[in-house]
Amino acid sequence: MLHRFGLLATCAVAALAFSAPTFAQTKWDLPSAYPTTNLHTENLTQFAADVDKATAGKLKITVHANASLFKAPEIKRAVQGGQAQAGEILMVNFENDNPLFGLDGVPFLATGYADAMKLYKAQKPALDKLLATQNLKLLYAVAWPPQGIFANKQINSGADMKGLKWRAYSPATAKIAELVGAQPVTVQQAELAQAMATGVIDSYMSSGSTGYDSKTYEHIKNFYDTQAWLPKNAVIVNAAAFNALDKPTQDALIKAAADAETRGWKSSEEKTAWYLQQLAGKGMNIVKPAPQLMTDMKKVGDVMLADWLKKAGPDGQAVVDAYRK
Ligand code: PCA
Repeated sequence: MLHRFGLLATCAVAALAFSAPTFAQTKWDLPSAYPTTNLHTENLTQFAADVDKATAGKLKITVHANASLFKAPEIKRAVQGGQAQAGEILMVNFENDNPLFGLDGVPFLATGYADAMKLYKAQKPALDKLLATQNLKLLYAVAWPPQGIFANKQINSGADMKGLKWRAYSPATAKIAELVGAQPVTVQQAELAQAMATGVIDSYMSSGSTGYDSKTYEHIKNFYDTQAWLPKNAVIVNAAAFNALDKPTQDALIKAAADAETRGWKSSEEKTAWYLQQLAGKGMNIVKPAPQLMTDMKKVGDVMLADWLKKAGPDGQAVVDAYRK
């Protein structure tokens, strides 16, 4: 009898222990398209850990790196549709959705970190508004390091780019190919190493970060450091999923996102030189572009900005004006 009572008491204590934290735990999936050691992914992982800590485990965000859950171009729609509650997107990938997403992909509009931040601030009110119409909310955005040209061929002018087998990651990088007479093939970073290995492409524009992550030095000799633009990754959340959180959890999420944004921009800028050193250490030539190449690429940028303004209309013009003020 006594024994049986003891067992019952133990069960009751055990049941209590299991139900003691009576809060509902929310679990979110957050797909991203870049490897775990990438600067954006490391920042995201820290962000998820910060949210966990600040909410005492109430909101658990699982980061699915390397396009393992959704491929880069699918992430935005997955978050809109609620297949994932949050996600990291490369905004310029969605320029055909709305031109506003493509503004930070226009060559030579904003070329350093200070200008890229200024452009982001000019873009942000319009972005917030646009995302709200798509059942999305922006948590934070971080710039990639400045974009240069990877090529085996010696490139001293725009004319030298003719005929390159050019990897594009966005509508704008495909447009550059079109303007210089290269052959664009759209390949996201997760498939970039394979595209180089199989000879599908022999050149592309991106950051030292992606050159390093994709081991471009195993296939391509030169990096022309044009510093042409700094595209941004944005971490977005499904608005309904966000609204379903209680207020303290929402506040904790927003605070962690603000911290991630500050931390991310800092680490992106700090690592820029480090990435180029790594590429040089692996035998790549890091080249200061010839004046003719810069002149020709700036002309490409002018054409693309004019195109962009035509597509984006008065709302777009207002954003560019706010940036240039
Ligand atoms: N890396 C990404 C986008 C911009 C960048 O620097 C890529 O090449 O896919």
